[in-house]
Amino acid sequence: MDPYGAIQFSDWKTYMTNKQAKLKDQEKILEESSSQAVPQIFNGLSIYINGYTNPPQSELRRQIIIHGGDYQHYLKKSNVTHIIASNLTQAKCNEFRAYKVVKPEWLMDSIRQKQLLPWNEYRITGKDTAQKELPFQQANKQQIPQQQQKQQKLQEEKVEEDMENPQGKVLNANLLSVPWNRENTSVNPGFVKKYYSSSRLHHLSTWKSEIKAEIIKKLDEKFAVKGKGKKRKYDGTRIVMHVDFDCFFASVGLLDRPHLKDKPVAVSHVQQAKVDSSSDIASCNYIARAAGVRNGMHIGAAKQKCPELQVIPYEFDKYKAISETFYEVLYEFAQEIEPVSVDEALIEVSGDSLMATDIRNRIREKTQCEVSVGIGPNILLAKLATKKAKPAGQYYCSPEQVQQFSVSDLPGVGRAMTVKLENMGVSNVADLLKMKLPTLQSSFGPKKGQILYEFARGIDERPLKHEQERQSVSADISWGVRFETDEQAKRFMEELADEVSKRLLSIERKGKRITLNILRRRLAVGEAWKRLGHGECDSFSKSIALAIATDDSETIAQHSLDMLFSFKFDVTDLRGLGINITKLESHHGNETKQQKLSFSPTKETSPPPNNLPPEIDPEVFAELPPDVQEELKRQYNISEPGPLPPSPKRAENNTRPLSSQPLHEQQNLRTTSTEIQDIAIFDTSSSPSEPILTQPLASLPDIPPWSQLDPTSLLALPESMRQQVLQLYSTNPPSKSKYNYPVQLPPAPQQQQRHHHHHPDTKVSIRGRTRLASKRSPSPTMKGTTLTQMFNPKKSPHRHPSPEIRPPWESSIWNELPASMQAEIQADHRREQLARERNIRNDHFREARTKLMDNAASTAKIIDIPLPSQNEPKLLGNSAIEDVRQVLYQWIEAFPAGPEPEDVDVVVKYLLELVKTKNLENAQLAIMYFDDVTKQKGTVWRSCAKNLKQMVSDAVKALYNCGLRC
Ligand code: DCP
Ligand code: CA
Ligand code: CA
Repeated sequence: MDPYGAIQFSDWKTYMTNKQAKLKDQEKILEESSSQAVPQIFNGLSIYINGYTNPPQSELRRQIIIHGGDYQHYLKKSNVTHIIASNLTQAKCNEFRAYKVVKPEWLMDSIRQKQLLPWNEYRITGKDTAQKELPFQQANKQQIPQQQQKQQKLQEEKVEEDMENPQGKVLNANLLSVPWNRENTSVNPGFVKKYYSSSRLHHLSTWKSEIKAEIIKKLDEKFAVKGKGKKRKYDGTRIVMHVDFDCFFASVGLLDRPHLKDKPVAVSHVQQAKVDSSSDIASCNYIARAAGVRNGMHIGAAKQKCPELQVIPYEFDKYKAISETFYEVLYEFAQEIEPVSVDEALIEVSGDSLMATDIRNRIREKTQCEVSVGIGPNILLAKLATKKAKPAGQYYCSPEQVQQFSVSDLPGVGRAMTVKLENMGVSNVADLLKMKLPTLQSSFGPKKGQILYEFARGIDERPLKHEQERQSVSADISWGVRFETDEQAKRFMEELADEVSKRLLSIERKGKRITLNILRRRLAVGEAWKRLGHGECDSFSKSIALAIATDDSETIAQHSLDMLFSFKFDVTDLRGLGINITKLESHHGNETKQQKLSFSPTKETSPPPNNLPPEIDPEVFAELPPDVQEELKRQYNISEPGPLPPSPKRAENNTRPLSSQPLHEQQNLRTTSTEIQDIAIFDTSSSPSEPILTQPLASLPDIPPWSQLDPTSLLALPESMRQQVLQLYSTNPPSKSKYNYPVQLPPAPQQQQRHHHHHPDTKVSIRGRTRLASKRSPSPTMKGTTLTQMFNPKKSPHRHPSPEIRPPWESSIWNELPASMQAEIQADHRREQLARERNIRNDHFREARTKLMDNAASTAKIIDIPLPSQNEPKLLGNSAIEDVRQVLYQWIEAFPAGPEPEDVDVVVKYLLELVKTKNLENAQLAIMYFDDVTKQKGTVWRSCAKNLKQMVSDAVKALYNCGLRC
């Protein structure tokens, strides 16, 4: 039987058999890859893993297979010799009474000692499970004295609590007991260097700022006469070319592997791909694409489409070398050049479009790789033309042809914007052409609206941008960060500081401000589902202003460490660390340009394009394919507000599943969005939504004297910005001030973070926001203090709420305001304060609300949702229906072939819980959504939806004697 063949409607048996056959195939690959050097200690064993385990199931499975064991996906009585479990419910205990039920430590210890240890020393006994004894040893329940039963219950609760609040130390010990993990985490000296040499996302996202700095600088010098400073006049005869390598990583990889030239080939982490079919494909050749394989797809899914796919490794040095040659050729032809990414650039030429042939020939000659060239009278049309030119071709796109494209092809139009346009009835550029300018502007803001209007007509007057001044330099790592000791954290920070220092030196800059970014694992959550990932985290940051700019590694390390340890976090809970240097100066001491805050009350600040970590160049980010953007967002914990859970319609566009991990392992599903891409291209400086004050006031131009400031303009500012302005005046007192109130920044509406951390003598800023600083350089006594130490704040307002609400700025300023304004500001402030306190009371509520509010901001709808009760049923920790939908959506997307039975169990359990707790509305909404999303999803998902619906409906009938309306 062909396990990959199509299955008939509702043929569950065939489905299961096929599924198992596929899984077995995957295991064969794993087995074959396991080297002979690995002792085959589990030979002859057939092991089934039950429920949540630590280390996670995927890791145990890997270990079982590479050590010769047979891993059983389903519990089949005749086959299984052992069951691995960390914890068992009463029901499971009964079910498993005939099996050898063993703790995961049995496997891990055996591996360590390279021999199979006696299983019965690891059998699950009373204290490991949710009940005191295994059922076959248990006496008749009625005979157990009441006292004992009570104790048993307490113990059960404790076990549950431990499962709910896993300790960092325990999690790390488990994880690090696996040798591969030890080698690939921050406990290993030299990890930072290793990380940066192998991280593809790092290379892609920092390419423009890091590699470009070298290549472009060198070429600028070499071609000094031709390129530099030359400003061309646009006289209507522009020829812009968009030059992009065909399947770049794959083509480069094939240079030394000519025997694979005619085979389907993909680039991925080869070693990892053998054991983890969720490993990503970075690039695949066009032969693989013909079989349906795409960049960004998981290896597992790709192999299903194309079983003979050859996987080759990354070779970053080669990409860099080829990229350098590529730019060198382009410099020979170009009048203007705008580097876009490692394999792509825009050039403006003075010849005609025939020059594209010469360029392609020359690049082929020098690199043996093919590029395609899109040509047009502007950037827009050149970029669109590339889509038609690929592979190995060239194409000229005239303004009229723009109508042949769909709106999502337009540069800068991301998924969120596409959906919004679709809802307006616009799916291709021809539809867009019919839209009136005011309509577009009212929906997308004046600037974005205008650009869309022009794009629809093929108009794009943007000049090519040669280079932009660097604002910051940083290094962030949020993969593989696991510590056992303070010493390891210290060494890691030193390595990170070293990296930052090297980057500063390479661009000949020093910085005056050091910011430390921290990701700490969310304490109630277990191990991350993505191997060595950061999982669900809260972010914290702190910064320090230096009197003298530095690029010195030791200085950076020392300050960063001081800041890190001032948080007093347990190092075992750390999951990500980053050092960011801003306020850059060139070696000659002149400050680089900083963005400025306009003082006009109606004009908003010009925020940085988005809230990406500074090391990621926003423009490069915008150019990355959406799947890479999403991966980056997950990796860097950019949990910027996303759109509503995608509708089934959108699901069609999203070709890449979030993950192929079983649902029950996905502990950190997060909202992702490509809105950021829209923002990066379309400057949002005049977007109609509330401005985000992300610039530190330290970079303000000299502010007007207090007396000249129109006080009514203060009222026009949003509360968060108003407070900062007032505080700024407080730090530049116009008259002698008597009081120093602590600075209290209210959480911005965009806030991502769930916990505020309050250290007794410092203030902590939220990622993506910055805090106050004085424009003046710190006085000698202030040298080396963190900025807010200057304010000497009192105790945390959250733990000790003051009975009366005081304004957080100086009274001298306060007193000069008219009474009516004071009252209004007070009222605003009080509202903020109350909102803040309410939010802190319920983390979950805040998260759901923030999501909704953010969405509301874009759709101009305000939705208020009630505070969820403590015991609301949860699906993977989510109870708000929006979040539940998101989880369902991601689950369905992740398993195109159909669900894993254990995941169906999780969902069933959740739905029945909803029914039991009378939450019929959510049950109904979830079922309806599920039904809707699975409509396009093939028979397996369809019948799963049907079954779920039936089952919920039956449950409702049984309990409430009425049916479910859906
Ligand atoms: N890349 C990646 N992961 C992705 C997409 C791209 O690592 N999901 C890397 C590998 C690509 C390189 O970036 O080779 C360039 O990206 P492109 O989007 O230009 O893709 P390709 O060059 O591979 O293919 P195309 O021929 O479509 O340009
Ligand atoms: Ca390319
Ligand atoms: Ca590209």
